[in-house]
Amino acid sequence: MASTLPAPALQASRAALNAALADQPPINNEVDDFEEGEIPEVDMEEQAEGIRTVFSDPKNFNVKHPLYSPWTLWFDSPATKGRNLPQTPVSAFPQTPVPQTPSVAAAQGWMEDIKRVISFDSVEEFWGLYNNIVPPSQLPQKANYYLFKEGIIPAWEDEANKHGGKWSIQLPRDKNRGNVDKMWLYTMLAAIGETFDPTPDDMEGSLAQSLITGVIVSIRPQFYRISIWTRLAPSPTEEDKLRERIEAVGRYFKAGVLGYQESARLAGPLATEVEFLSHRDSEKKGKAAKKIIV
Ligand code: MGP
Repeated sequence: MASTLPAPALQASRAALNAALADQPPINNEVDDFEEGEIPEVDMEEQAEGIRTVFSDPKNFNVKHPLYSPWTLWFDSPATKGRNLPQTPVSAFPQTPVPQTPSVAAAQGWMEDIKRVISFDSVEEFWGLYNNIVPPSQLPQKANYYLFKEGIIPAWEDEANKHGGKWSIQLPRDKNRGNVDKMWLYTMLAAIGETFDPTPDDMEGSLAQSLITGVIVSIRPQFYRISIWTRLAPSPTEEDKLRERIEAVGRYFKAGVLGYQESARLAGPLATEVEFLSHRDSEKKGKAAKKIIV
C-alpha cells in the first residue's frame, strides 16, 4: 500500500522502524543446536515469511518494533481540571521525598491538572494509541497533548527542561482545522523517530544526546500551537554549535514537518513565525524576550 505520509514524515517513521528492526531478535533462531562459536546460517526467506508486522496484519502481528526511547503521553483539558484521576502526574516526580523548593512547588501546581495517559516504547503501541485518541481538531478549547520522553515531565522545572526552550508556531484555528491533525501526527513521528535532532557522533557531554525532550499541541479559542521542547537553549549572542543545532531543529520543523517553504513568512493575525524562546524567557512573560525565528 502506498504511504500517504509526506517524505519527511515517512522518513521519520522509517527511521523508527529501521532502528527497531536492527534490534529485532531473529524469529525461529534455533541456536541451541549449534556449537559454541559456530555461526548459525539464517534462512532469511523463512524468517521473512514468519514476520507479521502491524502494517500487514493489524490484529495478529507478531513483531514489535522498539523505538529509540520510551515516550509518555500527557493530557489536560478543562474537563481534567481538579479531577483526581488515578494516574496523577505528581507520581512522575522521583519516588524519594522531594524537597519543597519553590520550583518543585511551582511544578507540582502546574502539573496538578495534567494527566498521564500512557507510556509506550514501540511503533505498534504508538499507532495503537494514535488510533484510539481524539485528534487535536476534536479537542475542546484549552486542551493540550504533551508527548514527552519517559521520565521527563512537561514542565519547565524538570531537570531535563530547565535549561531549555521551545520552538513553537501558532496557527489560526479557523483556517487550520483541516491541517492540525496531520501537523501534530508528523510532529509526533519526527519526535519518536528522532529526526528533529539526529545525535551527532562528534559531540560530548550534554550535546551527545538528543536535544528534544517533548512535543506539545495546544488548542486555544482562536488558534492552535505546536511546540518542540529542547533540553538546552542557545545563548542569544553566541553563534556556536548549540545554536546551529537548535536552528536546524527549527528549520526541520518548519519545512520538513509542517511543510512550509523555508523562506515563507508566516506571521499574521493570530499566526506566528516558527520561533524559539528559552523557558527562562517564557517565565518572564512579556519582558523583552530574545526570540530566534526561522
Ligand atoms: P501555556 O498554557 O503554555 O500558555 O502557559 P498559553 O497557551 O499562552 O496560556 P493559556 O493561559 O491560554 O493556557 C500558561 C501559563 O501556565 C504560563 O503563563 C505559566 O503561568 C503556566 N505554565 C506554563 N508552563 C509550560 C509551565 C511550566 O512548565 N511550569 C509552571 N510552573 N508553570 C507553567
